[in-house]
Amino acid sequence: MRIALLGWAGSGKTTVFNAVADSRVPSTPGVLQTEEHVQVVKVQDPRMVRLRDLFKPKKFTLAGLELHDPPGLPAGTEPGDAEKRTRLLGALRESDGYVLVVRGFSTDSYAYPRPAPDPAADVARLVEELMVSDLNLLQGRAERLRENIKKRAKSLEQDQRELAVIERMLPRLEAGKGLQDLEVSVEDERKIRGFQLFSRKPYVLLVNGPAGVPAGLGDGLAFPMPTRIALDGMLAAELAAMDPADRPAFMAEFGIDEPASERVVHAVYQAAGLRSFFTVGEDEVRAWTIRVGDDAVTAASKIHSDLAKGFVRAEVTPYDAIVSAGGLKESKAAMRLEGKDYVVGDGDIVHIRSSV
Ligand SMILES: Nc1nc2c(ncn2[C@@H]2O[C@H](COP(=O)(O)OP(=O)(O)OP(=O)(O)O)[C@@H](O)[C@H]2O)c(=O)[nH]1
Ligand SMILES: [Mg+2]
Repeated sequence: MRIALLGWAGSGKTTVFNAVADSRVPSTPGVLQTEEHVQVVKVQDPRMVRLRDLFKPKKFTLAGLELHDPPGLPAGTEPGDAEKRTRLLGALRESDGYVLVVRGFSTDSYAYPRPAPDPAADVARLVEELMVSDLNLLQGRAERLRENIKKRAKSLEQDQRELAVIERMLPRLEAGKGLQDLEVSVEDERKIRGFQLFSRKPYVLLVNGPAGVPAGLGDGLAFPMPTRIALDGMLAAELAAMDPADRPAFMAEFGIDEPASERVVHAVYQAAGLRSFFTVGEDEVRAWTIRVGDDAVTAASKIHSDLAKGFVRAEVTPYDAIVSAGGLKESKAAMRLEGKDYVVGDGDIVHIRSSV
């Protein structure tokens, strides 16, 4: 899973990145960020700790989210700003989901076009930017397809199908509605996925600053963002930079009950409908990330493409059964053999039988 922080320049993305990824990327006042920062954030899970205690494996591997911290979008109205926004957004399309970071603090160390924070205005304008970006992309593609169809290119049938899908999406975007709940066939979904549309991806709305999420923030937007969190990025980054031994006292002093990494990862899991399944053994205990509704073959493909190709059956044991029985052999009675279409559950312990 690739997740990008997305927001206006100076909204505190790098500060949040440092807090969440436990990293120390400097954010130098007055110096514009040009490079993208990337780090894998481990997905902490108490169930994994239990499994490690049980199996005492040689290797222990938590799931990870790949977190990207790109330069912020310039909010200005100069033509150069618009170009830069287009370029930056283009590079961001490939993410599987986003954390929209909006500024909920004031500081003198960054020259904002508008010094006072206004999270509602920032979110609204961001969403508008993303909608327009999708609209432009689809309009451009539709135009190309119409030309091809007129010329009766070799790919005529394909082109007509693709245009039909786009023509279902365009009126929605033009009416200011996102595409998250647009229902399409599996085949069309594959086509749509290729477009990497912003308005069909999951979002966490994160207000960066000392106050909470303002009431009603994110309501009535073109695409719904039900997962909203507030994070004091500055404080959280300070905590992440500390010696682990000093953290509990700091957390107690400032009333922080969960590290930023866990809060944000949890929110991303919720917004994107992510689940974990586990593989266990003496060699390795490992967690893997899938989406709600993913089947056993998709789960197998996360482990290795060969396992998916040669898929025969999945041996599935619920986490609770293994833990209460005290091991894999001991919980044999609870193990089920499942086929390709089995929808993998959160916490399933899976072993793939494969012919390859
Ligand atoms: N008071 C306060 N200041 C913050 C907070 N988060 C960030 N800042 C300050 O805001 C300024 C910009 O923070 P960055 O984290 O660099 O923001 P950014 O979104 O990465 O900026 P760009 O990469 O240039 O878009 C810095 O001076 C930070 O110290 C916060 O939660 N509270
Ligand atoms: Mg930055």
